Parts: sequence; C-alpha cells; structure tokens
Amino acid sequence: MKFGTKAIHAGVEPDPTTGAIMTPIYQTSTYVQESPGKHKGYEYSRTHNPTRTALQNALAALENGKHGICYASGLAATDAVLKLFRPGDEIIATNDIYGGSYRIMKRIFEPFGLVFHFVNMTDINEVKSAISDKTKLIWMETPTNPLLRLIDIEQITAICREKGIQSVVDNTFASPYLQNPLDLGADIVMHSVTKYLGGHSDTVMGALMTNNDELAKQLAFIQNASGAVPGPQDCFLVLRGIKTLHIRMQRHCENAFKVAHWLETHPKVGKVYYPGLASHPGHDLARRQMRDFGGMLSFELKGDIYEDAVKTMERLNVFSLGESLGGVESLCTHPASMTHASIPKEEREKVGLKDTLIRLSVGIEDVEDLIEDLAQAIG
Ligand code: P1T
Repeated sequence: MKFGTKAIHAGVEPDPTTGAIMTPIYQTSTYVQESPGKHKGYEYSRTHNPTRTALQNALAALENGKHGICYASGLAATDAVLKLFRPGDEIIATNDIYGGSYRIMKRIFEPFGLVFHFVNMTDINEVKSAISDKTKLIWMETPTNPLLRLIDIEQITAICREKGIQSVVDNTFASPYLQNPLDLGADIVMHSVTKYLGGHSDTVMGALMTNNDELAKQLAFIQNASGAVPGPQDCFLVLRGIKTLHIRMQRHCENAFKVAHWLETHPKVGKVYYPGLASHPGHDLARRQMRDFGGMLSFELKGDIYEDAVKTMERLNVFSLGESLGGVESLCTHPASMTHASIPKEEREKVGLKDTLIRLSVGIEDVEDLIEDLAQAIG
C-alpha cells in the first residue's frame, strides 16, 4: 500500500459495535469484566484503550513497523527508551539535538548512572571513536534541531549491528512521509507526535515504533508501568491529523523550499540552513535518505547582531513567535531562549548554535504571504 492510502486507512477499522467509520473516543478508565480475568481484551485504560490501539497501529504502519507504542509526550517516549538501560551503560547522542532531549539525558538519567557522549554525527569517525565496550545505544536525530544537519542513518546502523549496539532515530523533523529509519536499519524510531503527525498544534504526544518483538514488549511494559500515556481524546485528534499527513507534508516541503531559496538570495541574510539547498553540506545525503527536504529551516542575518535578530522576530505577523513546529500554521522560534535554553551557552556555541539563529517551521499557507511577511520583517 502506498503512503497516502496508508495515512488514511492503516490501522483503523470501522467500530465493531456500530460500524462508525471514525474510531470513537473511548473516554473510559475501566472496562466491565464478566468474571475475574474474563474480559474483551481491555482491563484498564493505562494499559490499553481502543482509541490508542487504533492510533498505535496506524503509526506503526506509517513507519513500516510491526509495533507502535504511544506516550504522553515526545519526551515521555525518550524517557521510556532511556529506562531500558542501567547504570554504567554508555549512550552516544548527536550533539545538535532538541534541548529537551539533551536535558533529560544530562539532568535526569546521568544522575542515575547512564553515561552520555554527545558527538558530531555528521563525522562518522567521531561516532566510531566514541564507541567503547560499554556502549549500548546510539541516539540519532536527523535532520537535527535546530541546525538541520543530516546524519547517515544506514552508515551508523551498520556499525551498530556489527557491534551489538541498539539504535534510535528521532524522526520528528522529517516525519514518516519523508524518511523511514526502520527501513534503514534502526531498531527504534521515535517521534514527537506533537509536531507533523498531529499537525494542528493542538496535542502533545510521543511515539516509538519498532520491528523488534522483545523491545516492543519492554517498551509497552514501561508505558504501562511508568504510566505516561496519552488520553483517548488526544489519540483521536492525532488519528484525524495523520489522514492528511501526506498532503500537508507536500505543501510544507514546497513552501520551505521556496522560502529557503528566497532567503539565500536576500542581501541581509547570512547563512541559511536547509537540506534542500545545494549549498547545504548534507544535501547529497538528504537526496538519498529523504524523499523531500522538509518544512524546517533556520537562518542568521548578516552581521550576527542579536538586536537585529530579535527585531526581525518581533516584526513577523503571519509567522507566530513561539516554541514547537510541524503545525499547519507557520511558526518562528528563537532556539537560544526557547527550545535550546536548557543547553548551556558554551555547549550551544561549540555546536554552532548562535544566539542570533532564527528557526522557521514553514506552514502550509500561501507561500507569497510568507515571503512578504519575511521581507517586511527583515527590512
Ligand atoms: O515536546 P515533546 O512532544 O515532548 O517532544 C520533544 C521533542 C523531541 N524531539 C524533537 C526533535 C523535538 O523537536 C521535540 C520538541 N521540540 C520542540 C518543542 C521544538 O520547538 O523544537
């Protein structure tokens, strides 16, 4: 089945009691049992809920995975993965990474004894030299947040297989429409469902997909035992959101491609970070690894003056200033004070994340209006 058909149909069956074509919101905490232990497969909604089951099956199908497991947020999904490991285990993660992922690793799991190494994953030698006999996991995010760097998933998962290391790809920026990490050898694909999958800036949720039965069992155990589950109303909203994922992503990509090219030729704009630009160092890899270049981009103004960046962000009208991404409406984010504030400034600067960086989540409005808005804001 092709992607658009899967986005609309996969995992979803007409409701068995009424035939309702849309999966109902099963707003219930418990299920009546005929006799102790004799039930219809549902006992308690932390463990299972039919609306959540439909969504989990749909998400698994979109990532070409056997199993989907949903959590209360993207970070709750990350938390579940990290709980698979024990004190002394070493994890290698990309050094250009969502600030909250860095924070949960450094401030929650490092004090419990996990050891993290943050490396530049665009350089395979940096990855190789960080591997020790204690390395248990490699955590990729590609394209990275916020510098849109490209990591070669196949190359890294091949090393993981050879060394018996597990691999995760945070696929939030690409969405399953653009890239399927399980097909490229990853053990787990992670999503902040809050973003493109939900698509309408109305839900916070996370998900993990895998083809590995044993990992799926452990992750579902953590889902139930730790309890960070999404509610049925949110599952319904995401079920509705993913029905248009392919159409939305087409427009996100088209608009971002045009905005990136327009920015690149603007006399006041310095660097533009977008994998669809021939000038992007990961452009060839993006062409191989992704089906299109996505809706996210970042840029700096020439001169790197903090006040100029702030004024530009304040002047935007069609783009709203705020955290998050992947919704139908265009958003502008200041990573240094918002999404990446939890990474110390020295660490941010080592990676190349400047306080003057402006990140755009290009929405699906008419692109002429988006460019006009940027033109008046940059001046
Ligand atoms: O916000 P939450 O659903 O918990 O997802 C966390 C997360 C994980 N991975 C990536 C790549 C992300 O971008 C995020 C959340 N990011 C933002 C809120 C942001 O504006 O970048």
